[in-house]
This record gives sequence, structure tokens and C-alpha cells, in this order.
Amino acid sequence: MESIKKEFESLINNVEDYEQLKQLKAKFLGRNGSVTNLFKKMSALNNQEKKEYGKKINELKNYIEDVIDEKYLDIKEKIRNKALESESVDITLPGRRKQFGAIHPITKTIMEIENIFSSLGFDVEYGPEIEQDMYNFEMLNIPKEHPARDMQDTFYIDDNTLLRTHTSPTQVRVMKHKKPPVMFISPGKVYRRDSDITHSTMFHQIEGLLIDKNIHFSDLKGVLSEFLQIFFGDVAVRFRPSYFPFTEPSAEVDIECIMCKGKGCRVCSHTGFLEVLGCGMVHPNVIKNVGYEDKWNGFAFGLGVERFAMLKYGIDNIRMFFENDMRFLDEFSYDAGRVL
Ligand code: FA5
Repeated sequence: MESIKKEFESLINNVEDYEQLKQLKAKFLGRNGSVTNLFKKMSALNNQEKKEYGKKINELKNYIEDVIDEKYLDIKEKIRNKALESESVDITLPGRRKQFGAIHPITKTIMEIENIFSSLGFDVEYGPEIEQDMYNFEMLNIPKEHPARDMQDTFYIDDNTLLRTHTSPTQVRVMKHKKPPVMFISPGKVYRRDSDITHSTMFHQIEGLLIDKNIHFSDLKGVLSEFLQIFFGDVAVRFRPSYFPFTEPSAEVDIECIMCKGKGCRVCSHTGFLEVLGCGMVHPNVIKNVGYEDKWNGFAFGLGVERFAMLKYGIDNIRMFFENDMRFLDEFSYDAGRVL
């Protein structure tokens, strides 16, 4: 019995899993196990011997059973700890953010500009993208064969129908249907035969028109300077004489270069200024064409939304807006809701 006990104790120390434990149990307590075989030898003993011998074998059997039970619990605990270790959650890892859709930077820029002009009292009007030659050119003082048409070549559906080249026809459409005074902006898509890193065949403009009595160039300067300061922050604004057939006098507006703060760099061709929009006092011919009396006058302006967005967000290629590269669009997702 002593040697069986010693053998058991040395073997149990090496047991590591349920299968080995099962085999060990069979070896000692199974039908042919060494302890079971001891019981079989008892038939050769007398009653007194049976009693003493039987007691000792039972003690050995109980001892082996207890140790096996302990070992069983020990293995169970080890398996559980291992699982906890491998399935544990690292609470120091950053959480997984939900993917939210983002407002497209062009839409966002339009919304921002609309907000500024709404706060100044302007309405928002819309015009069609498929436009008649009459509204896109004729009534804006750009007759057939006028050289200004060269700069605005576009897609023609027929001789009199085209994809509008600017949002200015909305000026005519609104004035033809509304009595003065009028005061609105009009965002939308426009089309030109034009393509390089700052020009696209489809782009967005925002038109602005204010018609009332006794409007001066200083009103135009005041409104546009205020708007540019709100949109771009505290920047210097410069008005430069220019030409548009539908305004007189006309001007182009520059802002201090956002990239170099006016010092001169590659972006502003070392001038320190960047052109951002066209504007002027509405030409008397346009006032006459829409049927307004000549006591009414006012100013108009037109800006390229892509240009505003490129300057505001530091984007140097206009195509980025239309390629729908998720890595680019995701840049705008963080504060997407803020504009709303
Ligand atoms: C006009 O389109 C005039 N209708 C603006 C205007 C309105 C003047 C009312 C006076 C009174 P212009 O062709 O310069 O003007 O275009 C205005 C702006 O549109 C430009 O400053 C530029 O930012 C943008 N733009 C012009 N062509 C493209 C193009 N192909 N791709 C992207 N933006 C363009």
C-alpha cells in the first residue's frame, strides 16, 4: 500500500489536464486499478485480517479520491484563469468611433455664406441650370458676337438653350417677377468649357443682387467687406477696377493672401493679394431690360464657391472636391454638424 501511495503521489504531480487525470484515476481506482486489486486479495484473509486490511485499503482509496478531486478543481481553476487572460478587455484602448456622414465642403461653404447674407437681410433665390441664351447673355447686356461670350463658352442644347455659365441670369429672372426693392443671393451650379487645377467644367457660384433707391458704390463696398471679414476673418480687402458688361462701374475684389498674410508667396504670385469675386453697380441697360423704372439702382456680385472653399481650407486642386475620395471627405466629418 505504501508503494502504491508513493507511486500515486509522484504521478499526480505531473498531471496537467482532465484526460491525464482520468487515466490516473483508472490506473488506481478503475476495474483493474492497483487499489481495486488490493480489495480482490481480501478473500484469502480471515475476518480479523479482513477488518484491519479493509480499513487501510479504504483509507488509501479515500485519500486517492480526495487528492484527485482537489486536482480536478485545480485544473478547472487553471483553465478558467487562462480563458480570462485571453478574453480580457484592455480598457486603456481607445474606443471605436462610429462612422458619420459628412457635409460636402462645397455644400458647407454655401451654407456658411448663406448664413452670413441671411443675417444681413438677403433672401435666397434659385434659378435653372439649363438656361436660355436670352437670360444668360442678351438681357445681361451681352449681345450675340460680344467678345465677353468668348470667356464663357459652354454646352449648348440648341442655339438658344445652354448650360448656364454663371448665376447672373437669376438676377434677370427674379427682377422680371418681383417688384423692387429686391435683395437676395442665389447659389447654384454653373458650367464652362474650362479645366485646370483651379478651373472646372462644373463649379458653383453665388450671385448677389441688391436693388433699391439711391444705392452707392460705398454700399457695395460696405456689404462685401463685411461679408469677407466674417467669412475669412480679419483680412485686408482691396477693390480693383474691372469690366463686366452687366455692371458699370465694375470691380474685382481681392483679399490679403491667406497663405502668406500679404507678404507675397507662390499662391498669390507674389502680389500679397488673391482675387475672390466680381462685382459692380447694375448696368442701366439691365435695369431697363427687366422693365424697372430708372429711379431704381443697385449693385450685384458673383463669387466662385470652390475658390472660397480652397482658400478657407487650404486646398490647392479644385478636382479634390469632385473625386469623392473618402480620405479627403472624412477631413470634414468631425465638425460636420457645426454649420447646421
Ligand atoms: C462672373 O461669372 C460674373 N457673373 C460675376 C459677376 C456677377 C460680376 C455680378 C458682376 C456682377 P467670372 O467669370 O469672373 O464672373 O466668375 C466669377 C468667379 O467664378 C471667379 O472669380 C472664379 O472664382 C469662379 N470661376 C470662374 N470660372 C471658373 C471655373 N472654370 N472653375 C471654377 N471657378 C471658376
